[in-house]
Amino acid sequence: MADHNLVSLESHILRGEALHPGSSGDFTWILSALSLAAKVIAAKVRRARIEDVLGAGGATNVHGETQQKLDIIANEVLMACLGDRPSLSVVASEEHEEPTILRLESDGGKYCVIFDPLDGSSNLDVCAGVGTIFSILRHEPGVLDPVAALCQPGIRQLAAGYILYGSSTVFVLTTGNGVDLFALDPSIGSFVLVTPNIRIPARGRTYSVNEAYSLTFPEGIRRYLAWAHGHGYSSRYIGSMVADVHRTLLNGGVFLYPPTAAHPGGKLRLLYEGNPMGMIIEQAGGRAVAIDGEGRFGPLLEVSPTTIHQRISAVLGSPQEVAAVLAHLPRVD
Ligand code: FDP
Repeated sequence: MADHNLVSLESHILRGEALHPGSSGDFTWILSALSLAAKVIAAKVRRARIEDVLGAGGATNVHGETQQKLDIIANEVLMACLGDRPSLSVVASEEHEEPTILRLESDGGKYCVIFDPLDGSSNLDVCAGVGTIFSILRHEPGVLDPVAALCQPGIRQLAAGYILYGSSTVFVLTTGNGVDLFALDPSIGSFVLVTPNIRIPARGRTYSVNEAYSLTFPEGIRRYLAWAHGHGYSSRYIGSMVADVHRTLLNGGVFLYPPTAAHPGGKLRLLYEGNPMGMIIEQAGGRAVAIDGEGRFGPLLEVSPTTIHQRISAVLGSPQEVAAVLAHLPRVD
């Protein structure tokens, strides 16, 4: 591709499909639904204050959190865009307790989509960046239970991505062959490729964690923070995972959500947040690990989920920065 070529998200996906002769195009069709949903949600986020859809919607989601009005709208938009894609079998939203079965395998259902419609929504009212996160899995043939179809380790993801509704709207996508970044050009209504094959810097002296909880972090994490304080590190934390991970991806550094007193098993949702973000970071040359309160750790993408709303503690980012965190955890033999 010549540098001056204009490549939209859709044409990029079609080009990828053309590399696989015999491809049915089903997968491309799902990604185009996500692109459409992203444009609709971006427009809603931009007009949120004008349309008065900020603030709590009243209901609580399955995690006991108050749903913001825009969370509910974003969820509906995604369901509406994905609902008619003929190859989709099951979709799971962070906002719904149970997965939605769209069609059976015998009726052509081949793929599952998992999404967090509006992550970081506590930032909505203050105009800070929020995002949509998604993960696409193959529906393994013969698996009838929708929860079993979704509970696959992150290494089995076919694609993952996020859309950050920030000062501009960006769509970051991996289909298992590197990570590409598209920006929404509002004047033409298209996501255009701006950075193909993003590589995360190997280092970056920035850590991103909610340090207010540090008294209840595992000792190893507290030791790491004390080490970082003495080694010229900066702290950056928006409290919106998409925005914090996006910065980490582009500038390097490390993002952590360790076990805390409030969330001893971790706060991040494995299927909705951990796995897709972990795949993106690893596809960009970074590292994603799951940790526990005792200092045990292992590859995040190899964790086998047992429930769809399972939570996890994770560390992800530049390979050398993740290694620096792990070096402070106690040895567990
Ligand atoms: P939110 O609750 O606003 O949706 O896991 C969800 C999440 O945001 C992440 O996006 C964010 O990184 C984290 O929670 C923030 O949690 P704390 O407020 O506990 O730091």
